[in-house]
Amino acid sequence: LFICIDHVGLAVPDLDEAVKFHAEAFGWRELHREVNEEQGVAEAMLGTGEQGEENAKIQLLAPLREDSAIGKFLAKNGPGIQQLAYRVADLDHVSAVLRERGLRLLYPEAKRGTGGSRINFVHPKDARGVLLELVELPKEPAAH
Ligand code: MC0
Repeated sequence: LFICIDHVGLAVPDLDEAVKFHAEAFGWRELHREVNEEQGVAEAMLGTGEQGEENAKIQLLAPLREDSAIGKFLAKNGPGIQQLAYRVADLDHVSAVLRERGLRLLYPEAKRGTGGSRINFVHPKDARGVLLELVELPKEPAAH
């Protein structure tokens, strides 16, 4: 059903500071940065290679607003792992299969994710305490 782990998302209070930390401490490189108003986040994708390779990435997620998903997560838990993202080839198909298996998806239809990807999430209560994102990469990666 899944291709690979696309990324692990970390909630961070300060995006620039977090990018610098993960680069200096662990050697991660910034591949891409964007603001997603709908999700209420400023995000940076970090990788060990070029985007598009099979290596899993790290996604740093800083809140644009206190009442966003990341704002609430930080207030409740502090910085740390907020999500695990599985890459899928066909999000609509995978969503239908998971719904049939009784898992709740957060959105009735896919929303827009990083770089023009299509995304949805399995509710953390239905994935044993893990917020599971499903990502279908765009056919043509967005310029960045
Ligand atoms: C909440 N819970 C979590 C969790 N967030 N468990 C694991 N991981 C998380 N991240 C648990 C709570 O502890 C609580 O358990 C229960 O789920 C319900 O929590 P809540 O406090 O009522 O829920 P809210 O209001 O904080 O909402 C949680 C929810 C929300 C997952 C629905 O965060 C959401 O809509 N997330 C999807 C969007 C998102 O995360 N966007 C930011 C990344 P107890 O036991 O206390 O009841 S954007 C992104 O990722 C994009 C750009 C991309 O990759 O392309």
